[in-house]
Amino acid sequence: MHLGRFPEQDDEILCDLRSCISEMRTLNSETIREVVFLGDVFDAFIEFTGNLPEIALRFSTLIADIQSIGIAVSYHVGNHDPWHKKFFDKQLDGRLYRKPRTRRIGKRMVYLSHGDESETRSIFGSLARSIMRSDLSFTLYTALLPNRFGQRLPQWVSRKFSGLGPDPTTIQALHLSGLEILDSTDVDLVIYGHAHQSTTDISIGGQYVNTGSWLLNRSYAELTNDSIQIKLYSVDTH
Ligand SMILES: [Mn+2]
Repeated sequence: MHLGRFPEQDDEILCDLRSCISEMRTLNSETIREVVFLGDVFDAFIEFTGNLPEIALRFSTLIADIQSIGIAVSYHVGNHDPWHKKFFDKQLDGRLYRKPRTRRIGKRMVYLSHGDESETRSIFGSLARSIMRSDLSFTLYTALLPNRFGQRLPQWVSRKFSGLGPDPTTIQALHLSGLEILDSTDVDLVIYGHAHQSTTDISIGGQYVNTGSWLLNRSYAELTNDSIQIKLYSVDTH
């Protein structure tokens, strides 16, 4: 969703998500068991204890509303929103994931991750990523920088250096990583985000799916016990 990247769109992004879930509940005879966020929920998120940005509180309200109708919510962090302390971890009852996770869903072993870790990087890029995501840097950053500046710096960096349009190199790196996991492990289904372009591919080892981008075109994946479908939510369908 990259909430906060285009603040004027945030309302619609969250409102459409709410409508999408509520329409699925009306149309399907089966209940929705869980909503899984695959990262980059926020465009630039750093948690300063006791001082959450307004958009984080709005997302938190949405989570609470989804949970209140009996649907579980989980959140795998992305490269734009890895810096969490306790807030969402607590609200999600431990379902905030900082690393890829394999779990059984229905008949299949499913590997879930934002997917950015599988992008090919230079040695410098890999080093920078591990330094930036270490607990020590996070602690120092939030301890040394004043709140407002500390929250604005990553916003500025994100807007200046990170494009949202699908990048062929990223799309391909994630696709290859998905197929490699399917071929080399007992995983039956790999689901990533990050590429901002939805896709699916079936190999001997199983199926790879990229959910695409809710921000750019409201694409998402619907997973049942037997199948997975990439869908586009459209406000004009009802
Ligand atoms: Mn990303």
